[in-house]
Amino acid sequence: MNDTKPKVFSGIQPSGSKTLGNYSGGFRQYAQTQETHEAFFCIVDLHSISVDYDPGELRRATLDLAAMFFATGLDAERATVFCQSHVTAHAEAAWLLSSVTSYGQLSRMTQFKDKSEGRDVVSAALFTYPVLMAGDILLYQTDLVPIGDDQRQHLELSRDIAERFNHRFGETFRVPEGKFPEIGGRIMDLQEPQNKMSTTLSSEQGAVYIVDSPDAIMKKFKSAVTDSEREVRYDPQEKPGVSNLLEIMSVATGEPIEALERRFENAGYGDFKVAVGESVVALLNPIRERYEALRGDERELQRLLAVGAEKARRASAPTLEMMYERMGFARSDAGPFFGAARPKGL
Ligand code: ATP
Ligand code: LTN
Repeated sequence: MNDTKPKVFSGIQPSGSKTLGNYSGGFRQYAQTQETHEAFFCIVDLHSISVDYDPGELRRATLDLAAMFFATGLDAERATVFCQSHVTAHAEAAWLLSSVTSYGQLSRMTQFKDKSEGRDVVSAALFTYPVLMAGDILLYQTDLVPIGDDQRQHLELSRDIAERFNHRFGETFRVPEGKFPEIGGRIMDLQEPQNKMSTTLSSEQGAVYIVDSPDAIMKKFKSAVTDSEREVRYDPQEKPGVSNLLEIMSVATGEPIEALERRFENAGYGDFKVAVGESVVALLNPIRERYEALRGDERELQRLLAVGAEKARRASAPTLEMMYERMGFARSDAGPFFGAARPKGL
């Protein structure tokens, strides 16, 4: 591993089937950064228990996601791909960091408000979720966090937590920067284009799943909500449905939005929607095929995750130890990571 490269970290939840939104804001950015950075990508299974879930489903979704990471271009040799619960430092860091996080800050998180609305039982885990996320990032002395727009507020909180800890206990963490896609940072639901396309909140017709068949993808795009005025023009305020389709096609083909506007200037919505659907099929088909091949070999996926966990344990141990020390815990020689090397420069 090359210590001089900047570090990148991101996480994604093993809950439900991953969407085109996750591809755009997540997977697509991950594969790009593994070349230039020391890269850590985490299946954040501890986050998934913050809402109601099925244990059998969690196990399946964890392996689904491992296969998806590799199918979208991550390389187990170059990047560290691992499962959060395999590295106990994450749960420990979350507890330690919760002492420098205020109740007021957590109460202002919009994702907490959205996800708790209308539920009978709101878990404490849903409330403290952003502290666990801050620990994920800070444990690796991360420079860059590639994420979608919906995670901006959580990233800002992670930065605040790092600064508060550094101020209170001495320089310990690097303060990370977010990396958001210029186009496709917030893909919207095809049926309700005022809401984001979501793994947990979207309807079956509103979300395009990375593993959807070509037929299913075409059906979803043909029935996507547009608006009454027949004009293919990018204007997210006035024309959320059409603008979302333009962003999606730009992500799928790599073409700028203005070029697409010109191409479809005189086209009807019907032809435009078919073209968007076809571009998404062309993007997702090879990923789905690779995914299916990889998902068939569970032992290999487990093996790759074990390799990733070992690398992640080594990489996170020095920072966790430093946190305990700086916070005044009396560490013993017998502690699991006692004497672990400090990261360079700290
Ligand atoms: P939920 O929809 O239930 O909140 P999620 O899909 O946001 O779940 P994850 O699967 O952990 O949660 O998200 C992984 C990554 O995908 C994150 O970086 C997130 O910002 C990004 N992402 C999620 N939805 C979208 C979207 N509609 N457009 C762009 N990026 C997205
Ligand atoms: N909260 C994120 C998932 C997540 C994450 C992270 C992203 C957990 N830990 C660390 C980036 C870095 C979400 O809901 N999408």
